[in-house]
Amino acid sequence: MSKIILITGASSGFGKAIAEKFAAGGWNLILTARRKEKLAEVATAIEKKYGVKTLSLVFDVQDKEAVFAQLNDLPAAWQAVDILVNNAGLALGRDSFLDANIEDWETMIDTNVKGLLYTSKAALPYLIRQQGHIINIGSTAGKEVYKDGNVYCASKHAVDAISKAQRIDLLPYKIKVSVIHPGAVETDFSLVRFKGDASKAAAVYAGYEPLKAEDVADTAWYVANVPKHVCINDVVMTCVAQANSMHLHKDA
Ligand code: NDP
Ligand code: 8X3
Repeated sequence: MSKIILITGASSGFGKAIAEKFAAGGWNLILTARRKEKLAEVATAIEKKYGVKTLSLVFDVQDKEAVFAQLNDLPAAWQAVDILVNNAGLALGRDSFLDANIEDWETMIDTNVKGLLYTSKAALPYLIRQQGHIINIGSTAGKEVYKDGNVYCASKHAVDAISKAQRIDLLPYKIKVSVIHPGAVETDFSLVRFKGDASKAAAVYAGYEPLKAEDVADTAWYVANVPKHVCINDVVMTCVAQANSMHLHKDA
């Protein structure tokens, strides 16, 4: 019987790449995001290419009621969730503590931290039954704070801490908890961060070869497919040009 992976933020970037990777491995997919049309495009293309089943759920992870309403009563055929990937997230702005916009701070905390908590809690009954696996998407920003990264970095430090807490508290249930912390990866991330400013977004990835969403998906696949008695706790991955949040070498 095919396994089931639930991926938040599957309409683009890492979420979409992880969906494709697992579909290629024969997994059925529960795909979630806010943009219904984008999500439908991803689901339709994957079903056609890989012949797996998908269930698309459209909700905002910030909306506690919606998260529980959508996940509490999954159709019977979709309840055997083996893996939850908490990937939905974003950065908004890159401004000093003085200049940063408070609504941006709130959205990052509500999405990256509270959304991850709601989704984890809602999916937990299924994961407990399956002795499943939570894979959280952190960031190098969750390992070191960088200038003007303030609340985005804080939200990803929270993901790091929550992952450690989940790993401890879920030990009796034999649930694995892994966290993948990528450095710079070229996706829509910077376009979202800079609110549609394509030249600012492109500048982030100029002068070096950043990671690709597929690199993160390959890592998620590896982490998910180690033997049953093994749990990869923490993966920090960067492109060769990057050492950590603060040190990135760009060619002139
Ligand atoms: P993208 O912008 O390409 O994808 C973000 C995904 O999250 C989209 O599918 C988006 O879907 C979804 N999403 C955002 N907000 C919400 C919300 N409130 N409710 C539900 N879904 C939401 O960026 P990435 O793929 O790069 O980012 C994925 C994760 O990886 C994020 O957590 C990000 O912080 C993290 N990350 C990114 C890095 C990078 O350099 N790109 C590096 C390290 C970590 P929709 O808009 O349709 O809701
Ligand atoms: C995304 C990577 O360096 O922009 O989490 O914070 S970075």
